[in-house]
Amino acid sequence: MAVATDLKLIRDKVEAGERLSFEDGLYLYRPDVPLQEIGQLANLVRQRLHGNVAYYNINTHLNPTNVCVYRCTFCAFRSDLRDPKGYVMSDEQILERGREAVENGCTEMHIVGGLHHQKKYEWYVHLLELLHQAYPRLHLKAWTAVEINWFEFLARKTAREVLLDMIQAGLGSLPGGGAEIFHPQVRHRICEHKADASKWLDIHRTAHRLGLKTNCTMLYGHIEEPVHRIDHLLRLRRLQDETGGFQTFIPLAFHPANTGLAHLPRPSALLDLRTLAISRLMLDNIPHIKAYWVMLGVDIAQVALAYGADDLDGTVRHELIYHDAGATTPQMLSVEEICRLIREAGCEPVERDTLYRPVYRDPNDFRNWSVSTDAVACSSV
Ligand code: V47
Repeated sequence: MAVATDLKLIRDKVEAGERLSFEDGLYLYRPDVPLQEIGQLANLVRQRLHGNVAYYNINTHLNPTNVCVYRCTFCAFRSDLRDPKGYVMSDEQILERGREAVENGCTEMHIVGGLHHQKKYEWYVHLLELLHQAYPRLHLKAWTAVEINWFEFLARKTAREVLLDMIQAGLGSLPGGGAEIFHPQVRHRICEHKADASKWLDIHRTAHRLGLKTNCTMLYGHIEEPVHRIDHLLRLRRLQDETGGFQTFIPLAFHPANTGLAHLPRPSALLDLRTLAISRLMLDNIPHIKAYWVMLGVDIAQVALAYGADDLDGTVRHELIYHDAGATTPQMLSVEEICRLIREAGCEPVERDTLYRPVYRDPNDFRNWSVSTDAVACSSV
């Protein structure tokens, strides 16, 4: 009986456009609350915000080095300094990636990597300059808040100063990585030494104040409990109330292979969909929820479009973080494939740039594109 009553209260709130509480969020994670009901509510919110549009972009990844001073237990990508697996890309290799991206119509390059023991701050700034000068139209979505925090240490500068240097070098926005789980009970156990919750949030606050848009993430399905997930979502919601600078939230499903947590099972499809739907319901002030197909698999990403998600991320090239951790998804999808997935889900595909502006392509030359400077109709919350 209590189930029906509580779910009814939540449904009433969602239908009235009212904000859900911490207790509501926790309640929605109870296994006896039917997933399809949560999905329906999330879909209601998703349709209110975006109609039946689903976004994708044409993008590529660049991980300039995998050598990292930190030893996050969930990470299969990192390498020790002297490990044969470790690499650092040369300027030529980086420029070649830029060329390949532009040749293939990419509007965005997602750049993140390890915190190399020996690389200086100037190398990270130089890398953006190099790409931006050669390919000024390629949006550089670069460096997680954890990396910005490392650069503060390397350069003896404040986050604001680091971000200003990076903007001058060509930075366009920040990706959402490094958030993991904010709650110290979990964070201390999975990534003990890196930027804590308040540092991560503070760097995004500073970025937003400088006019940068950023994304945010949550790594779920490892040692955390529902209470930690809801705490995480509410910390993001509070910052968004303050700044409005987050564009999209990406729940990231843990992939255990080759990590320090390899004994754990992969999160189930049910947890994936429940987490996407609860995120849509709790984050009433973040415009987009991304179902990152590389991590979910294309099948669940497609279903996610009916569980609150409105964005599949991009066509993607050169993804390493998930593939090193055992992801069996393809290395990339073609535009035709991604549009087919979206249409099969009953949605209308819209190519967007990193800032969610619709992209128009010359039908005779795919590489010739422009963006609408009009506000994207359905993305404001
Ligand atoms: O911060 C690392 C996660 C993140 C594993 O902003 C893992 O548009 C699961 O943040 N299993 C990096 N997750 C990826 C990321 C991201 C991806 C796509 C789009 C955007 C965006 C951001 O990946 C890390 C960490 O939370 N991660 N290892 C693993 N074994």
